[in-house]
Amino acid sequence: MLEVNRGRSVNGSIMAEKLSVTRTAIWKNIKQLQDEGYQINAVRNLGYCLEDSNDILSAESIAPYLWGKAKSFQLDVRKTVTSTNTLAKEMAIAGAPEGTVLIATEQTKGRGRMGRSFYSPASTGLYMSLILRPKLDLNDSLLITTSAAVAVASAIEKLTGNLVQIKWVNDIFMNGKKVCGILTEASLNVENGGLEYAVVGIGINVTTNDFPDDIKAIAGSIFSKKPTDQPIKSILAAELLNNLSSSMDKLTDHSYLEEYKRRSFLIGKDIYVLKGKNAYEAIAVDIDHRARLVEEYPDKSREALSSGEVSVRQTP
Ligand code: BTX
Repeated sequence: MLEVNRGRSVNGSIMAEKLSVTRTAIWKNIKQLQDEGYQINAVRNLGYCLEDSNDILSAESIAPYLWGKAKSFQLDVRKTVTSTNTLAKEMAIAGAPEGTVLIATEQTKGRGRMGRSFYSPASTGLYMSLILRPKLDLNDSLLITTSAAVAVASAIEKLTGNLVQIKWVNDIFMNGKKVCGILTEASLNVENGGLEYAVVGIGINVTTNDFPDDIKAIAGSIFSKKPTDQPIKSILAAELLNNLSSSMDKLTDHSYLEEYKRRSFLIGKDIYVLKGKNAYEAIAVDIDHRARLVEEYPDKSREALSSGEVSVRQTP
């Protein structure tokens, strides 16, 4: 009730009546919410008012900003988890349907690709995993990550007004800093070669300022400080889900790849292609219809990468 009436007072007696509890019970619960950090003002004779700026994530705080198919997503919002991807995979194995979303305000074991970790401090980031059951071939699973990257980039751009770029395959950059990472994990159905499920994990630094020393130079946040007048994390979560729900429907028509290319900051750049312990010089020339990065080596031979790592070569 408080979320639906954000910024307006809700009368305690009306709440008590609607919920069939006493006014004392309402007061006790409000007190508990306040102790949890909710900014709720008690105004004499008017009731309780949830402040516009209150930015604690909950299914109720996100719901008002959802539209279309995303409205039917099942949101599970938790405080601290190990890794939303790890838990979402367990939920997918247990049968959770497409559109199940796990969101956390903190991760103690946030994961990146290839065993790397993703720094996920409390309250200043958004950590989310979406379960999909796409009718896709294993060969086409790259389309999920790249399409999610476009969905994320355009959500961040809409909220911040800043240009957001994508570094193939899964890193989102703003003002030259990595503000978000995407980790897609999928399970193969060995009988038909298709995907059993996929979990798209998205971690965004929203207002994180103090990064650990090892990532200080590369990591950044989408806001330098929290915008005060709106529940920015809830709006961002909803914007992501709105974009993801429409882009996941169009995975195989590849239409989003034009936007992916437009946002790619690798195309045209001198890069190193990292293979095992070796780094090979090349130029990134294109993203192909399967979202693979096409690079050209000094002998003019070309290769399309569907996984792996590249880095930009600094020209002196
Ligand atoms: P990645 O392997 O491409 O990037 C991980 C690397 O990025 C780290 O080795 C480190 O150098 C750097 N890094 C670590 N934390 C941060 C950070 N907060 N901001 C910027 N750079 C960082 C990227 O993997 C995929 C990350 C996905 C994270 C989401 S969060 C929700 C879901 N649950 C989960 O455990 N992972 C995903």
